[in-house]
Amino acid sequence: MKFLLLAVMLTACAAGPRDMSGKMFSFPQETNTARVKLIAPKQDFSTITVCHRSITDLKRDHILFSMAIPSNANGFLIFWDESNKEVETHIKDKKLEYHGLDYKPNTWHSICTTWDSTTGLVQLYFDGQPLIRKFSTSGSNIRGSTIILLGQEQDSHGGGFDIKQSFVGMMSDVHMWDYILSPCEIHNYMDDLNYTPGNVLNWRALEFQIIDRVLIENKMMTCP
Ligand SMILES: [Ca+2]
Ligand SMILES: [Ca+2]
Repeated sequence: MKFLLLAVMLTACAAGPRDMSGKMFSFPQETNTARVKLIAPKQDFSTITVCHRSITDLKRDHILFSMAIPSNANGFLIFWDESNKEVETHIKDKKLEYHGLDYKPNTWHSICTTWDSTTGLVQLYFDGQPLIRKFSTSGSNIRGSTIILLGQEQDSHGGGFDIKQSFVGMMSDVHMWDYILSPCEIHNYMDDLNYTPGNVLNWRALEFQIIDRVLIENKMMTCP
């Protein structure tokens, strides 16, 4: 009987992509373990767009998106720096800072980040607003076994978590593309209109693994 249950659980885990439309991940507790590992079918990126929505009331640094490759723990990272009140992007360990953002607690925020290895430019969009384009790093791809995590910030490939950088709150609509979305498409994402879902990570067909206490819940909508 136990074996049968295990077999059923394994089958459930291997069930493949899940449609997360209208859902969110809840990270209800401050830990250095709770995380969602997102499975990407691709390991080599010359251009990237990542979008996500999140809500939190944390009054400290926290991670929003952590992608590591063997050569760079901060392969592609989106981070909130509380002491300087800045969103940071880290591309292959090169940090950029964006200030003057109205990162209110208890409010859903939509963030999209694009990076192009040819120009080295990063473009961040915060709640629909395009920010200053800045140079990060150019000339080589983000390549190698990628580990993408929500909830924990990697200081090594798949590990090195710090409880004081963990995410507590809710996250939804995580998408990743291996190309640069046009400002118009990003506008559509921000306003939750029709947009092309991610071809690397697609919230509507998401492959993931939950480790420790992370819940899948319905995103709160307006009443009918
Ligand atoms: Ca790190
Ligand atoms: Ca860290």
